[in-house]
Amino acid sequence: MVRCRFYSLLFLCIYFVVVMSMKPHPKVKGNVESLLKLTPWNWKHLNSSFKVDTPVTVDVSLTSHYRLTGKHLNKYLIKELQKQRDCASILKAIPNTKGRDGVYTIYPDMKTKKLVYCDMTTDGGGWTVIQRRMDGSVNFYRSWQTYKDGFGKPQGEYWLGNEDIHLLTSKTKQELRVDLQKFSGEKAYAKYSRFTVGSESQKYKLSVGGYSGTAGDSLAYHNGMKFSTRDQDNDTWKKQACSVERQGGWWFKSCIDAHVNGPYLKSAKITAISMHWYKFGNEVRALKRASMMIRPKI
Ligand SMILES: [Ca+2]
Repeated sequence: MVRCRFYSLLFLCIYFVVVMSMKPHPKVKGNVESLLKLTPWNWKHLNSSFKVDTPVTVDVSLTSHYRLTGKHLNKYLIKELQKQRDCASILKAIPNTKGRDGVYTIYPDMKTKKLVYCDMTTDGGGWTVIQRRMDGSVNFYRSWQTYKDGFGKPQGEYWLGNEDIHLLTSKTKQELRVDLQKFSGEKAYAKYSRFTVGSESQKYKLSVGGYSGTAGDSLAYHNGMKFSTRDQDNDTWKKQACSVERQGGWWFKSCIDAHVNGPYLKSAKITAISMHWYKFGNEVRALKRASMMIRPKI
């Protein structure tokens, strides 16, 4: 009897707390509605409801209802559910994503899901970001396996992963765009009309060319080089390992002209052990921001 009363009270108490305190979470509601803004139809939030399934384990369901109205609903939903290889495919399939930079889901091998940041604005959009540095929150001095798989967070700093970069650049011809920013605020970019990364058996060898832009061509020095990490020295410096010396994973030669995977410094210090792009100012001054992004060459 006492046991029964205890559970009844517990249930009432939990039910009260849950029902009285649970409203659509602002973040969930915001996310749903920002997705709906991309759609070509009209929508209206009808209601949100809560359901408590059992009093002891407390399974709570939160359901929100939206009413969608529009002409091309089925056609759009089919496109939305299709797997897209990269950000350019997403932009093509769903034109409303133009100008909406953010984190999207891609399938580089058309099977495995990967979250990436898509630049849907710069130079027409459709760019898949493969590298991004902005605040030093992610360590880029990593192992071969970590660079192979990728690391970091798509909404912040990350490396997409050598395997996926290889997949994306070997299927179709790609262009590369590198955006850089100094601590002074000055910006520059380097665009390459050719960018390919080989397979793991080729040590993710870099092939790059067709430079244009404002930053200067610092990748030319690295063209034809294999990728090196702290635990795998594939550079041309016989005595030592550039990756260990310069603390990052990169297509080192002997050793660098550009190294946007170098250590992130909090100020514009001049040192070769930093994230820098030599031709941008002809000095090894640490940069504030850097990103590398690719898209199929039209
Ligand atoms: Ca070496």
